Amino acid sequence: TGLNVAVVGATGAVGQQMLRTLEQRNFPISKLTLLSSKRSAGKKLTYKGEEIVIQEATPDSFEGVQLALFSAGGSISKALAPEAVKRGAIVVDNTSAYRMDPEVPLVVPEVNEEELRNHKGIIANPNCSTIQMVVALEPIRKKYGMKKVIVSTYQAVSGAGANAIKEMEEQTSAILDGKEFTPEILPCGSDEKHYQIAFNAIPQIDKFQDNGFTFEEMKMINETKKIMNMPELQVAATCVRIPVETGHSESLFIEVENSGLTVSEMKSMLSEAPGVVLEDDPENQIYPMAVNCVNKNDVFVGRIRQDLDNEKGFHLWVVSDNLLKGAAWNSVQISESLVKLGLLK
Ligand code: 11C
Repeated sequence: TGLNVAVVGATGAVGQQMLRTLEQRNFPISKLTLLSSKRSAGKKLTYKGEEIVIQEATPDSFEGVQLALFSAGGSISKALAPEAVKRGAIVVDNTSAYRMDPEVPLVVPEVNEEELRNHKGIIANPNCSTIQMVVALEPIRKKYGMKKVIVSTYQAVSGAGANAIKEMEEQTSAILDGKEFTPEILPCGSDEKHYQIAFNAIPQIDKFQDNGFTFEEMKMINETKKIMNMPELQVAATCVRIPVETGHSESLFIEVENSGLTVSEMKSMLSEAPGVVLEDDPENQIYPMAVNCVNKNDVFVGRIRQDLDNEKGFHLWVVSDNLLKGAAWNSVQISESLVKLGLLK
């Protein structure tokens, strides 16, 4: 017994983690179909030791599918997610196509699992940098309220896909070998100019919007308010790409609503919070680092300090595997919640 599941975009950086995560969690699957754009159709991937040939995704691919996990880019989700829903599937979509649609729940199970009950077929998985941040914010908000969040990110290249990882590696070798190279992908494939990522930090992720913020920054701002159900929350973000392969890091300044919070209480709340691992022991130089979060599902929090001028202000450092909690694991976790809540049978 199990579910008829389709994974759309199985060959991508997230898609591959999706298969690994489904396998590791022993998710109840009776039939697994791997789908992709025409370009990757015909390739093979292994699931639980069995080879599966990837097929081109078409509307009819979703006949009989109960759960479809989409991670093949916004245009494929826009075209095919409604087709999957029409054929009776629940879609968990990992792109930004439906996230801000008021009809679509945007879910991080540690924060708003109950929103799943309101789904109309499509459920959106938030942006990676948003997910890890709200997992750390929610336990604090619950007890002390939340007024303001200012975040600066240090984001890994795998967030921009498998080709961006390759670009960083090739540039690094070229520089070390004293060879020429031409940046082609980062900071943003569809933008006009491309810059070196190796040995650099680029303050642009995705395209600039009319208000001077990038789309990645606006995703963090708008998605955070929606997931936490706090339209009034003050949020600002600066998103930066750094030459790390996997693991997004974030520096947060938060201002809570109520007085009385101390660093030791925040540490004890976070150490008991779902999905959070506290790594905060400055005396022994213990703090979260990108290299240590890879292949782990948790969100790591450390460097917790009270602001020196504002007793309701706190600083935190938050790190997580952007392909797992930021993408594949959150999608599989949503799927497990759907089963648990009896919404997927
Ligand atoms: C990055 N956060 O690191 C992006 C990737 O909206 O799902 C995720 C894009 C998204 O480049």
